[in-house]
Amino acid sequence: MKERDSLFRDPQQIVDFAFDQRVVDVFPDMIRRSIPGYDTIIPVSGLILANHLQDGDLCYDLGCSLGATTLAIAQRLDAKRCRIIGVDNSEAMLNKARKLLDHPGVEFQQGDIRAKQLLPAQAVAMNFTLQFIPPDERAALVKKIYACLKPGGLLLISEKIQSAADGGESNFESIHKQYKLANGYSDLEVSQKRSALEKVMITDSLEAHRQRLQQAGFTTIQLWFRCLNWASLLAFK
Ligand code: GEK
Repeated sequence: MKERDSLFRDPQQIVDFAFDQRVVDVFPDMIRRSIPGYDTIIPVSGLILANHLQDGDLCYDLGCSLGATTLAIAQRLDAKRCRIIGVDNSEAMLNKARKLLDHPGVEFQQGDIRAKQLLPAQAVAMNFTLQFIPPDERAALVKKIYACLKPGGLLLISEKIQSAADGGESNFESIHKQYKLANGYSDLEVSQKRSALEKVMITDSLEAHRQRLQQAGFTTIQLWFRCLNWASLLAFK
């Protein structure tokens, strides 16, 4: 059974958010109640990425947490035999991921995705992870992903994005807050979690994402999902 997230329920001294054991215990509940569209993005990511893979191909899931995207890809491979490597730097996350997911072709590796050497791959998933990388290190990481992809390779990247002040997006943050309240979080929980994330989760605009991907060399960039201030992009080499 999924444990309910009440980490920020009681008034507390706020420290920077970390993917530790307490977060791992409530993670599936936390992420679903916080990210609009998560239950669509993950299975459809699996479909899109599995579709892009052929027998023998390698696919990375960077910042895999408990392996939700890793599993979604594996489940859509049918008879294709591919290798899927989920990478995360949280030992607590990977300990649980390994218990939850025992699937042929799937392996989990602990490491910092900024430092990790990536093998030639046909596809890379990076769902809600780049936003936790310090902004000045993002371009280098995206370039490294581009370099590891084979010609025609695909990067699928999902992120929270900064709403544009114009174009009718100015109220997305407030609707997102209402989304969390509607999912049972209190005002205090929302504001304490926001403070904990303030220095560790920094968002970019959709335009900044597109520019970074283009500068890394990706030729075709498609927005395939958008819900309020959450988006997912496909970038093809
Ligand atoms: C999902 N993709 O379920 N190196 C490796 N991992 C990192 C790093 C880093 N430098 N920084 C953060 N992480 C998943 C959800 S969660 C998103 C991804 C969220 C890891 C961190 O340990 C965590 O597991 C993950 O990135 C981000 O679709 O919780 O909002």
